[in-house]
Amino acid sequence: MGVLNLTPDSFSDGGRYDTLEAALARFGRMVADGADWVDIGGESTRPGAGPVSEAEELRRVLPVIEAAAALHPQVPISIDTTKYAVAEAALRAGARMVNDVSGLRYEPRLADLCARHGAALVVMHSIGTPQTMQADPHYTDVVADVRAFLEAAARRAEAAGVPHILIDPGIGFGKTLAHNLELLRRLPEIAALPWPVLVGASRKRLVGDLTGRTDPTDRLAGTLALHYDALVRGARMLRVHDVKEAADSVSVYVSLHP
Ligand code: HH2
Repeated sequence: MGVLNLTPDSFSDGGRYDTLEAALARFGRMVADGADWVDIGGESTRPGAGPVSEAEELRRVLPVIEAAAALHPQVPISIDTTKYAVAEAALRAGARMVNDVSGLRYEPRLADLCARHGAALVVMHSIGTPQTMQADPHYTDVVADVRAFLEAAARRAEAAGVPHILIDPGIGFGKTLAHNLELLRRLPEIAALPWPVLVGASRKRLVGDLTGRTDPTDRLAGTLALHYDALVRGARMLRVHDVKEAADSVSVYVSLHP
């Protein structure tokens, strides 16, 4: 799943795709590079990011979703939002999945919305808000806590009638480096749940912590290693900024794990 951030302040690519032309060129590039999905977002969720109004988020994402859905009908669009009105408008404009980083905490009605539209739903684990999530996060057992949260959220989505559900441990969302590593090492415990697992570690701070790379765009090799390991441990979808390299890595994985 390729990432298309239509935000001025995303941590690794903020402001790069702020015209319709630039956004569509980026979308087309990711399609050519082998993306199976493109995840479009209009609100940064990096630690410390402030909220964006519904009107502003809609202004950022809707024209791109409409145009990209028409231009590339073979590559489904996911809308990365926690807001009902944004998700609804995006689904009407042609998006086929809602990626909810709050895991139905902010807006439980997203499950009914996806069910009505026959759309897929990603439930991701996070705590608090982007402003508060990194302030001393703690867990009894991070893997057991995240797994229980994901199971409950996915069951709620299932009960609402959502046809396809993915679960995501939410790397970097209310987690220390130790928490992130524990989740990745014990990913098979989460992958044992009956829904496919999505992992998104692309260019994130933990990659910087592990490699010493302070510039997020310098974290590609670290990201590839981490994502390959996540595949081996049961991940079934990767959320990435660098689609071409991720697709190559997935090809190698699929050949070795038929
Ligand atoms: N990570 C980010 C945003 N959305 N969605 C899912 N399901 N899983 C993730 O790990 C995830 C996500 C953060 O990355 P990015 O979009 O590159 O940055 P920003 O939030 O600053 O726009």
